[in-house]
Amino acid sequence: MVSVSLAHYLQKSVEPNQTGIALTNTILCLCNASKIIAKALCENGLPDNQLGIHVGDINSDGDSQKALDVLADKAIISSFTNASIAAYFSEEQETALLLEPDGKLVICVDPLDGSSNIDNNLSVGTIFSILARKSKIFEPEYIMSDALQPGENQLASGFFVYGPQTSLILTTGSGVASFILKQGEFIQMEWEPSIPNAGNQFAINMSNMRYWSQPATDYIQACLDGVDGPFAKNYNMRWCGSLVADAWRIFRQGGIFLYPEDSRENYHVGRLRLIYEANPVAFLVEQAGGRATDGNVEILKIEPKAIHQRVPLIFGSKDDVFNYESLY
Ligand code: AFP
Repeated sequence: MVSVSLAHYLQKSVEPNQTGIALTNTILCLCNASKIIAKALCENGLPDNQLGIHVGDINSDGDSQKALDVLADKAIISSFTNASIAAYFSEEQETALLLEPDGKLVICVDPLDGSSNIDNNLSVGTIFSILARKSKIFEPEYIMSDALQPGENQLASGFFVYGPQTSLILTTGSGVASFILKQGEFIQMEWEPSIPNAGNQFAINMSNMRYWSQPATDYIQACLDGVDGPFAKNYNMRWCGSLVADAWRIFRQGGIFLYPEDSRENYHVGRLRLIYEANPVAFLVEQAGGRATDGNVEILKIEPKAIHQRVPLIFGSKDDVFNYESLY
């Protein structure tokens, strides 16, 4: 099979109008940033490259920023040339970073997902969501509304995984494609991500069980009951601590990811962020035939109220997610 570059894929899958050209350029800019992040990560731990150290600032998550969080954020911002982006929203930025007054797009990014894994030699990633700019006035309070569109308005979303491979899962609204970085270029994989309707793996941080709401507790107990339980099948468990790594596995093998609401302080609506983690992943999941919910509402239907708003995130094989929702 002839290998297809990402640039060629975008030429085929994105309308060559002004917004489409901006979208293509933005995705290619993000690819350039991903190469810088991947290279830095490959050399993490050498005396002059300590990317897991805390650098003092506190991000919107209330987490202290690590060196790679800041490096990734800066690499992404610096990559935006000819991208026509009006504003950049990031886990590492308190508010909107205004870029181009005539920009056609806004972009919401988790520059480095899985920071707790930076020094563990485990997969981490970058998650992005691209929306059309609707505001007419190039002022923060107007541009902010562009980032607060429901996830179903996304033009494109994707995530890079920095692991054994540097890879990308991407949707521009007509299915999902996967790419691997090979000799400096993203090349399309043979594999077309499509999530099986039912799986036999669940991904959740079991150490939080005592804090979960009743639906989450009942759902996981049903999985643990295996063939004798209500789902009549045995389950395996995986938890990577990096959303992008768990998501990639679910695109490959099916199953369900759960970060539900719990009773810890600041976790009453879970841990993950709506506009730059849940929405981009939910767009990909729905495009791949899966389902993404907060337990009551489809993620893509939620009207965001704040740029760092958290949301319970349950996604994966649609039958498994329906089983979860039936408990609410
Ligand atoms: P960090 O980027 O702070 O490590 O958080 C990663 C993450 O947002 C997501 O990638 C993981 O699935 C989830 O948090 C892990 O959360 P726990 O550390 O509570 O298990």
